[in-house]
Formats: sequence, C-alpha cells, structure tokens
Amino acid sequence: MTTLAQWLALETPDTALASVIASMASAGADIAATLRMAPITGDTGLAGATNVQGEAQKALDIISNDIVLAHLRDNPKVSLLVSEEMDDAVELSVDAPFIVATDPLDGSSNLDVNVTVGTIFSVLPTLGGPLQKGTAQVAAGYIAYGHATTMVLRIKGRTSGFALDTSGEWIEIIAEAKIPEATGEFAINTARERFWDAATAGYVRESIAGETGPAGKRYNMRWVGSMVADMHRILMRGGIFLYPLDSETVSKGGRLRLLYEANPMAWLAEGAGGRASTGTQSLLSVQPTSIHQRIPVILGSAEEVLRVEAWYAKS
Ligand code: AHM
Ligand code: MG
Repeated sequence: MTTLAQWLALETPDTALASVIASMASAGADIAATLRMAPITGDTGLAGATNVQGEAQKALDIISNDIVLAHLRDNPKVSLLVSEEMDDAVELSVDAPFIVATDPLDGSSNLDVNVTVGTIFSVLPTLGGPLQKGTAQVAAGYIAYGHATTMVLRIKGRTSGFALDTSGEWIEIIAEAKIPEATGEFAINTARERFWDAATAGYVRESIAGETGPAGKRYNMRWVGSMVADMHRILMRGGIFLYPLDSETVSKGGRLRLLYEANPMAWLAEGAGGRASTGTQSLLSVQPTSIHQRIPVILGSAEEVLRVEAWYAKS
C-alpha cells in the first residue's frame, strides 16, 4: 500500500512542490468532510452572491474557496492563488516558488442533488507568472467527491489515482492511469445542439449513426454536468469530453476556464496517454491572456480527439 506521502517522495525530489500537493490534498479532505455534512448544515443552496463571471455562487463554492485559501496561506511555498471564486489573484508568501490556480468546487450546480462535484488545481512556477501555457505546469490534480473521495495527480510523467480512507489518509489506488485509445462514449451537453459549429455537429452526427455510420461502431452518451465526474469516468474507461466553442459562448471564448479547469485536466489526460485540444490547436499550447479566460475544451481518448480535430480541419 502506497500513501500519498510515499508517492510524493518517489515522484519528486522537490519537497516544496510535494508540500503544495499535500496542502491541496488536505484542503480536499476538509472539503469532503464539509460536503458530507452539507445536507444537514443546509449549505447546498445559493449564497446570494455572484462571482467574477456573474454566476450565482453556492454557499459551498465560497466555503471551499476559503478552505483552499486557508491551507495555502499556511504553506510558505505558495506565492499566488488564482481561484474561480476570486476576481483577483491573491498574493500569499513573497518569493515562494509556486503559483496555484484552482476551481475549488467545480460542478456546484450538482450539489442540491448529491451528484459528484470536485476540486481542480494546477501548479505553475512563480517565475513565469500566472499567465503561462499549460505545458509549463509542474503539477496538476483533481479531487472527486463521489461515494468515494478520490484524487488524481500528475507531477511528472504518470497520472496516478488515490482514495481517501476513513482515517484521513490518501492511499494510491491507480499507479498509472491509461485512457483507452478507442472508446464508445462521448460527453457533451446535447441541449446546446442548435448553437454547435459544423465540426461538433459533424462529429456527433457521425457518432450517433452507429455501426453502419462512418465511425463504424455504436456510441453511448454520458453527461454528468460536473467536469470532474465526466473526466474521472474518461480516465477510468475511456471516452471524450467536449465543451466546444458554440454560437452562444463564442463572445466569451468558450464555457470552461483555461487556467484552472482546462489546463490541469488537459495535462492529466495527456499524462494518461490521452489528448487535449481546442479543436484547432493543442490545449496546452494556448497562451493565456487573463486569469479567468475561457477556452473550448475537447479531451479524452486520443483516437476520438483526433476525429474531432479532423472535423475542424475540414470545416
Ligand atoms: P462551474 O465551474 O460553474 O461549476 O461550471 C463548470 C461546469 C463543469 O463542471 C461542467 O462540465 C459544465 O460546467 C456543465 O455545463 P452545462 O451546465 O452547460 O451542462
Ligand atoms: Mg468550475
């Protein structure tokens, strides 16, 4: 049995980086405990506030942000925190080596109905500032709060998985995640079909045509509405996740955020042998221009992402 501390010691000689991951893991354990009690404490409803994107915040969005902030304030190795829930980046320890970008509670529209939500995070070197390409990430991870609390991490090559035991210890459950190359599952919000571009519409049409269609096989659709849950399924058994640019999101640049949703997920997917794209370029090669920037996201099994990219190339 490998604990998180043992995995970190194997994965990196950088104890400062290991401490940042350990802080995020502790924050995740605290958020998990808070979520377990939320139906009783009544925190699952609206907080009556709006975040920087003008979206309604749940009480738990703010509580989770506060938990992450408190854990990172206690860690002298973090210089800056960028969070979906805070308009501006927060300066923490001066001259510390790492920046953390996080969505502290992703998929929070699922809170009322006890469906999996998650924390997503990305770690960047302080030297380059917060607006670095995804390829500059030195670590990334997500924590999925489902019937089990699981965490997926990458520091170097491999993407590994952990589960939180009842004593509060993270135990390695997947030494090296591998996204199967071929898949028969796609995840997209099909209620947005009328907004889709030709490439997205073409890819989905081809997929749902089944065995006798151009893809030559049968597909199934899954959409949790919680990126962490959709992503975890894809890491475990393959599939593709699409939140493309469409005619409604085009003015904003997309739906999902580059720094703390798309980049960490893309880096984890690629560490597990998958592929991540905007449709027209590698997601990890996008140069960010602002901390809350949005981006189209297409990621998962390499074969499927390539099919979507081929549609973009011809349309
Ligand atoms: P959030 O950060 O406000 O929770 O939004 C992100 C979520 C993702 O988890 C999920 O994939 C997507 O939004 C769902 O979007 P939709 O409501 O269009 O289905
Ligand atoms: Mg989010």
